Amino acid sequence: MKLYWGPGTRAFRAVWMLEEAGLDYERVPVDLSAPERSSELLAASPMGKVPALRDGDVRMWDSAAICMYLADRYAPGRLAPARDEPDRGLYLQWMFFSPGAIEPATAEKEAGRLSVPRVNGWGNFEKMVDTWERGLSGNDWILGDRFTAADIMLGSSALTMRSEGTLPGSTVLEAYADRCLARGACQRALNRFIDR
Ligand SMILES: N[C@@H](CCC(=O)N[C@@H](CS)C(=O)NCC(=O)O)C(=O)O
Repeated sequence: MKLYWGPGTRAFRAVWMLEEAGLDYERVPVDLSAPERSSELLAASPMGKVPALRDGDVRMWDSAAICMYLADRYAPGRLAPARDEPDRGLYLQWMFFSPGAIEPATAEKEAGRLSVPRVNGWGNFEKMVDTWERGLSGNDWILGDRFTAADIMLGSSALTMRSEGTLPGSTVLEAYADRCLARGACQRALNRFIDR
């Protein structure tokens, strides 16, 4: 398995996921500051972005899709509820909350643009944070006491927002970020992420 990655990117999610699943993988560093993307990267990732994953004949280039794929294929019932488990629906719901709501709402707020909450799928920043906090509702993880790939997506968003200073003064989300950091796989991913 080959993972194309760059430091300080959404590729962290894939690295964390691979570490949680205990998989062997080769890391291929990508210099995102270079003016051109290599033909090898473009073959793995048509938009020239990271993360991108090659697993045999499987080729993927989106962090949420990669996390879902790895959880279903290599850690079913552990990092992803099985298809017939009642938690599967809620899991899928939260798997897409980072790209669907957290990222656009945060980008919009940072850009200082006016929101059109009824038209935009992400509502606005305040509504997104409130929904996220209520989703955790006093639990350690988004599905309660069970850690899944959805927490890799949400937790990586919380850690990125904290490092970029965009995490609101939320004790719930700060504590969530701290719980993520306390995981061995998250720590290993952070170390591998900076150690080329
Ligand atoms: N939806 C994609 C977005 C990937 C993405 O935008 N990656 C950024 C780094 S976080 C990138 O590769 N940017 C370089 C570029 O666009 O040239 C995902 O979640 O994987």
